[in-house]
Amino acid sequence: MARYLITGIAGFIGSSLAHALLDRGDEVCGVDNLSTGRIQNLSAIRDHIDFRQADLLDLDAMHDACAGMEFVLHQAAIPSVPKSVLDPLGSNRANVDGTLNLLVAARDAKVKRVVYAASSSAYGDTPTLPKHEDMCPNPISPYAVAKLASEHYMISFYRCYGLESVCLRYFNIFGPRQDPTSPYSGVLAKFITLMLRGEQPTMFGDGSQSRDFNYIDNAVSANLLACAAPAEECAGRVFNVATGQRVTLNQTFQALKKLTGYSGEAKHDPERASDIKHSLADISKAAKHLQYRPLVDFESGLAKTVQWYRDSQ
Ligand code: UD2
Repeated sequence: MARYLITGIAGFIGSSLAHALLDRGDEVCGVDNLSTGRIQNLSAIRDHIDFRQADLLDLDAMHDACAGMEFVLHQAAIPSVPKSVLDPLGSNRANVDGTLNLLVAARDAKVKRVVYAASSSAYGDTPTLPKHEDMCPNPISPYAVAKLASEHYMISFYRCYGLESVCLRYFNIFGPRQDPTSPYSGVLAKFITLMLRGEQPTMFGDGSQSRDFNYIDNAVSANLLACAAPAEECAGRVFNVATGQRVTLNQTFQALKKLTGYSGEAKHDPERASDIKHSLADISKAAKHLQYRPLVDFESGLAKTVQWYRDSQ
């Protein structure tokens, strides 16, 4: 049994990590400022975790939260490309200043390891596919810049202070509990909930853009592996967390029509500013050093996700 702090515990990924850790018998503490996280994501486990409503920018609260922790799973963020284009200062405060505060607190508390939710957006719109970790990052949106800057802070804290840090570059994670209600929500959460209600989703662009959509269980597994791996395999390093397969938005929409029973067509709006055209990961580095393997493929993950939203309507 180990002690874990999850930042952003009330979010989609943070709450999924909390459920998985409690299932294994680990001790879970969590912080969330509830800016994008939802307390109902914790309703089934609220009595089994030490939850603190706190902001990453509150250094005292971070010191308190990190005290006695072995692992920190840092998921808290304002996770949106378009939102960061509208509010780059807010994105930087939450995604960079917040991370730096947390790292200072984790270092002071002598936490063993911090695993960080990095983003595939760091690669930018490079034409080379698949994207591998040795490629030169080329972030476009303020969100991508912020996520990449925090990767560098993670690595810096390993080099300067010996705080073991592992950066997991998530490629478009989806699954149960992803919030569909914000204009900045991930595309699958939005499309599924709209289509189940018989409402028309909006595609930005012609739908030919592609993504390496990765089901939440795979991201949870990557975090657990990143905590268990020997330091010489992972500390101070960056790993893609994805499936190694990509689908276009048009293909995804057709698959969702079958799963949801929606028979209409999508509305088309202009492409989003700072949008990436194609995204596909090389996952061989995580396979080699973390023993990471996708446990759930895209089609099965999509079916499970549709079922979850159907059941929770
Ligand atoms: C980026 C990152 C992802 C993660 C995420 C956090 C890339 C390739 N991916 O996801 O790893 O960090 O940010 O937010 O950088 N779309 C529509 N209609 C909608 C909503 C979205 O057509 O209603 C399109 C959107 O223009 C994009 C695709 O769907 O082409 C995926 O958009 P998203 O917001 O779900 O995720 P994305 O790729 O910006």
